[in-house]
Amino acid sequence: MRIAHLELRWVKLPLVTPFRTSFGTAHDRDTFLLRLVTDEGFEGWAECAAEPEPLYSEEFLAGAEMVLRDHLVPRLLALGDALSATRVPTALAPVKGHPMAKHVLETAVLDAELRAADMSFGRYLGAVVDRVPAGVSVGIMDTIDELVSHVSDYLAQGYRRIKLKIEPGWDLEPVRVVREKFGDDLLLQVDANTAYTLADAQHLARLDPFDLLLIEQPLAEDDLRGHAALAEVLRTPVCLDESITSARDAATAIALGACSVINVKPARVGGYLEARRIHDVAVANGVPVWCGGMLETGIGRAPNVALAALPGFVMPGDTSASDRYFTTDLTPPFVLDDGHLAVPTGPGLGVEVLTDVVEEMTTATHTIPLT
Ligand code: OSB
Ligand code: MG
Repeated sequence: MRIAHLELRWVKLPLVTPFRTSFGTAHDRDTFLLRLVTDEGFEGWAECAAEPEPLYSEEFLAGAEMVLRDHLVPRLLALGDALSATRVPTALAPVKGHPMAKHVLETAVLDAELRAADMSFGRYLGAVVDRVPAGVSVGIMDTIDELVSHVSDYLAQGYRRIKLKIEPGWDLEPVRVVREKFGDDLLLQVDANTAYTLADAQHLARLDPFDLLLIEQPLAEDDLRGHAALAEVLRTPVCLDESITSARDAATAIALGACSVINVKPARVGGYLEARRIHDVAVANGVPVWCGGMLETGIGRAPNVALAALPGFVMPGDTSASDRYFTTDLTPPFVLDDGHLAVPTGPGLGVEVLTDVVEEMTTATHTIPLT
């Protein structure tokens, strides 16, 4: 297989509710899609998970476009007819970092390859179930009342697990109120996106009585030792997101006692092949994993839902229904059925890309030169 055409589609979709985290507020899903066409006429689509600003991680959209065009795509083109998804990581390995840029390219190649082979992502990755329980990530709100009303809505829709974004000043109280209001059976967890330091250990220990499933990424992403020390103090299990960018990181973090749960986000780790390796490392160590998200459209969510169907994904993920994010999605909407999302079964991503909606949401199209 060989790349015959490659283009970046910049898209902007308004979010139904602004999404506030400890690092910023998003009003739109602002990103680019990669559309690849092979010499045999198969299409591959993928969505870049990076954000406009380097606040979640050091990657950002404009940088991802540049590294793709100038450093990653030329290395794939050098493979010529030998291009296949499993060769992508090695071909791109000389370029340090940039997992989200690598992820979007590898995913587009894998989508085209799977469409040509008439195989779904789920089948390829090793899905063992045909539906996955859906959780929802709830942003920081202006008031506790507003938070309670959102959580109440999500639970009425059937979400199986609630994740509250926290930061200093928005932690104990929202957790206490949500736990008291919705009861002990609610699966509840929190995500700090690196907003604390080890000096906050005693403060974070005050979350222990609320029986959270986990606390996600309380400390800086490069602070594995701090997370290990914190895990000694907390009864709440520590889960890592930002810190884990490879299967090696996962093995290291587990060995150090820095986490007892892992949020697997394919984009953060460079793609689905590495994401599956993290799953395998975690399963081998008895560590539960769940699938994270980056407010993806259906194009990015479809393969995440497929990944979440692997056997080690034993906790509900941040794979929510389309209407949690957008009024109109770029694929037929993902909908909750009894609190679950169906694993797509069609070839590749397994869902149709609604090209007229993509067209409508496109703000710019950049063709990547192939010479
Ligand atoms: O830390 O998991 C995170 C969104 C953007 C950046 C980081 C994170 C998130 C989410 C949203 O929590 C998850 C989703 O619903 O896609
Ligand atoms: Mg997170």
